[in-house]
Amino acid sequence: MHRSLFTSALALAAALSLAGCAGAADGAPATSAANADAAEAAASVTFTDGWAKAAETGMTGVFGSLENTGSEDLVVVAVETKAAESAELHETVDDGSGTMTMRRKEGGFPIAAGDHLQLEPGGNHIMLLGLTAPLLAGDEVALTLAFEDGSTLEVTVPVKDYTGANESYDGGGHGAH
Ligand SMILES: [Cu+2]
Repeated sequence: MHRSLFTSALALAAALSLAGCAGAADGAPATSAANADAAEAAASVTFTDGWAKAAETGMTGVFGSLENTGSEDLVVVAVETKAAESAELHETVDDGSGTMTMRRKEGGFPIAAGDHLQLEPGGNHIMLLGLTAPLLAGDEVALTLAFEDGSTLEVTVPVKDYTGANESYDGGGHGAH
């Protein structure tokens, strides 16, 4: 039942997408149609006030506000960046003993139509693991957000010094600060 609802939603999204293309295709090269389809979820998302926490090595966090300005719910399912060996979508939870622990967010970050998701220290965030070079205040980090429908959004955020959140990590502690 759930799957068929989901499939229906996808079919509806595809139909809306086609309708949108028909209107936007006037005067545009024919090859842009495929790109327009692929950009469906990403085209509805704005990422504002983004920043990454300065770090010399190891791991760090990326924060900001993601807004879904579209009429369809969407899910951020992955992040890629050349700044780190890997990037994960993290949530921060109370592990039951009063210690805040961050871990991978199963299924990614859902953002309902018209809603927004705040990424902040001590809450949901993008985790960069295995920095390929020091991230110093004033640097910039380019990230690619991937959505459930396969579309992607390129964002660039500045690096800032920050001390405040000290969550431990399931996969091994912070400890560097
Ligand atoms: Cu994290």
